[in-house]
Amino acid sequence: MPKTIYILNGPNLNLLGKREPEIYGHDTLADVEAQCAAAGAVVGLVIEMMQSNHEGQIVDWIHTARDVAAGIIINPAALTHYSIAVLDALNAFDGPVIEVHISQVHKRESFRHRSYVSLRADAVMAGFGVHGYVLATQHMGHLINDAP
Ligand code: CA2
Repeated sequence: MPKTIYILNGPNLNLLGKREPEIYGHDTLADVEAQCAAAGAVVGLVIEMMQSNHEGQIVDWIHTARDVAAGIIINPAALTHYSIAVLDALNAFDGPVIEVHISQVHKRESFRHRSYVSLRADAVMAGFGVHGYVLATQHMGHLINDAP
């Protein structure tokens, strides 16, 4: 029986592949969704990809995940750096959480170096481009299927 994982994306990531390709690449979020669906199928995971520009919507999806998702992959985008609400919601989720950043945030402005979400995340990816989502999906398969 395949397990569902949520892949949540925060503010402005709907513009992925449409602006700033020098930082975020040319793939759109739909491209990333297809890549993660393929990677998930290999490890018995069904992915549900969502994006919102609204903090409360992200919090609500994390709450829903408590009942329907075995794990969460999240690129909180700017919410990473200031949202205690997202951190609190993730702290109420029992399964594995992987934080993904497309860019290498530690090479960028100092305000991007702090992550509230990292206080909860079981693993953090940064600087792998959108391939980080695929790597996170593969690792999620390991955490859900193989971890003791
Ligand atoms: O590197 C990442 O994935 C980030 O989470 C992206 C966020 C940024 O605030 C974080 O510091 C690092 C920004 C997402 C905005 O996405 C866009 C994509 C294409 C064009 C414009 C914005």
